[in-house]
Amino acid sequence: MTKHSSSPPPNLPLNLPPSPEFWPPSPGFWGGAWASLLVTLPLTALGYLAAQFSALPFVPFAFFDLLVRVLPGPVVTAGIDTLVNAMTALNLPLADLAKVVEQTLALVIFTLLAVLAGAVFFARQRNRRVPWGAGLAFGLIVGAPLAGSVWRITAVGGGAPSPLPAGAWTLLFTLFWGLLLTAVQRRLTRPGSTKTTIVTLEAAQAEARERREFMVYLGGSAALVTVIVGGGVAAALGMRRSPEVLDEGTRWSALNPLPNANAAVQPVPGTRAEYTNLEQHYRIDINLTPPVVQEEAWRLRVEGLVDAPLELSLAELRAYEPVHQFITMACISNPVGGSLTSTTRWTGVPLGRLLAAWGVQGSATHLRISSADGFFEYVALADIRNDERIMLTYAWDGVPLRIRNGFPLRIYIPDLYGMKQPKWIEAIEAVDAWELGYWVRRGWDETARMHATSVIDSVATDALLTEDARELVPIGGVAHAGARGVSKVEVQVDSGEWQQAELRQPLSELSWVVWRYEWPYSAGEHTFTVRCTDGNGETQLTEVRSPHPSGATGLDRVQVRL
Ligand SMILES: Nc1nc2c(c(=O)[nH]1)N[C@H]1C(S)=C(S)[C@@H](COP(=O)(O)O)O[C@H]1N2
Ligand SMILES: [Mo]
Repeated sequence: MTKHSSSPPPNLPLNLPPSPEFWPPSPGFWGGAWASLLVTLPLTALGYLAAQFSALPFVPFAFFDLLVRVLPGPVVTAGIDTLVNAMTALNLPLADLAKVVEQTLALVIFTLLAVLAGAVFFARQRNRRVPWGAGLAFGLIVGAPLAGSVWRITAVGGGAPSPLPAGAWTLLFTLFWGLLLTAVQRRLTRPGSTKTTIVTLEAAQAEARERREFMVYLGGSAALVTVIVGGGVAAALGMRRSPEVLDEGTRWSALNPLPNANAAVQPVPGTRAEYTNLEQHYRIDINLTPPVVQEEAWRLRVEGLVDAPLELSLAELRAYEPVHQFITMACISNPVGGSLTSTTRWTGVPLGRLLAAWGVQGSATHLRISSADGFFEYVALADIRNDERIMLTYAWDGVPLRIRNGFPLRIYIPDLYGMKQPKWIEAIEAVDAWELGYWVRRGWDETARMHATSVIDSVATDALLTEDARELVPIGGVAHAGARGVSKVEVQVDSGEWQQAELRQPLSELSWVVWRYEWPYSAGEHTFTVRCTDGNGETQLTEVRSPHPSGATGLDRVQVRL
């Protein structure tokens, strides 16, 4: 049989000229995204380095700080909730890591936006070489609002970077970024229209290869700069250890026993420290990097409805007879059983004692307390006059406030969550009307009174006790009810009867109480639940509520296999 076919056999040498080819297309959206990533990462690392060694702002952080302030309350609240929930679910220590996670988030958001901007830029310039002028203009379009926001945030933020150089630096940063992006785009694009210039296959292939090699080179250098600069910064910071306080001196706790040192009831091993080390004190505020206030230049401004506005230096505030109080502070975002609560010894001057000297007028009803970071709150004068415990605080544990905890001055208001208590205070204005404070405007509780809450820190199976031939498991933790005190803590094992725990004498009526309960051991899997009653006889709320808007409620519970 013979096979007839009209098409030639496959390997017949036809000797045709190579088929016409065009230059490979210039990068579009995805190429732009990739190029922008490779340009943004090393530039950001360099920016970080610059910020570490100068008073210039780190642009991604400044941008994030602005977002936190201008985004609608529900958006920010949802963000905080997600962060706290995710960290709790992942078992990450909130008090230690919250800021680091926020900073990472700030970097990710900033990088994503830069990548998006680069992608759009490339996509719009598809198949033609971007003129240098267009690159500059693009840098300007992206940079102007960014510089504006950095300018604004440093303007309200007071402290270290001054607005003008900060804004100028940001603009320079983005202009340079625009030019670098342009350089990459030009390198990856042939002059003339790539759609119509016909070239040989070899030329097109060579061009494609060269571009690939360039991208590999770019990626390598980007990674190198990012890693070396990142590593360099880490090393430099390790050596420099950014100062938390300028000249600390000796801490009170290093020289003195705690007031309840001889209390009979001892904490169960594994219970959180009754007196928090300053390094471990939780920190929550609206800043990725805290405002740095210079003591020499700082003055507390007293203004508004006073006989004459005045200014007070820190030395002048310290000259008043100091008051010391052991205080447990807590954040309203703290989940039940969470670590956003700490205890230390606060030193300051009762605000009520200052009012007369300040000549606060009879028409004034409130003080508006405002901070270096733009944070503010209102406090009723009636409360200040009735409660000597409300105080302007300048020292913790006998040494000046740490920068992150509000140096040089913060307020203390008993029974309220931290969101009502400004750090880094700059001005106090006497006013005749109450208004919503910073977080209240953003949808959080107007009063923010601390809930009674109790926590199981430890089921100490490795510290068993024996009593009358019975084995006892010590169980312990803390309980706190603002300034109302804790009158009772009870523990429930599985679904048994509530059993009363022993209470250790607290550091003060404003501090948490350490409790312990010795449970007769029985093998198996058990659930332990704790509840407390405050000094007014009110039992802790059992209803499970999330922190927003008025603080978490519900009972802390742990499951243990014994
Ligand atoms: N100026 C200023 N003060 C502030 C805040 C802030 O963001 N800015 N946050 C408040 C909140 S929400 C809490 S919980 C406490 C935390 O104080 P700490 O970080 O010293 O523990 O500070 C309060 N004071
Ligand atoms: Mo808070």
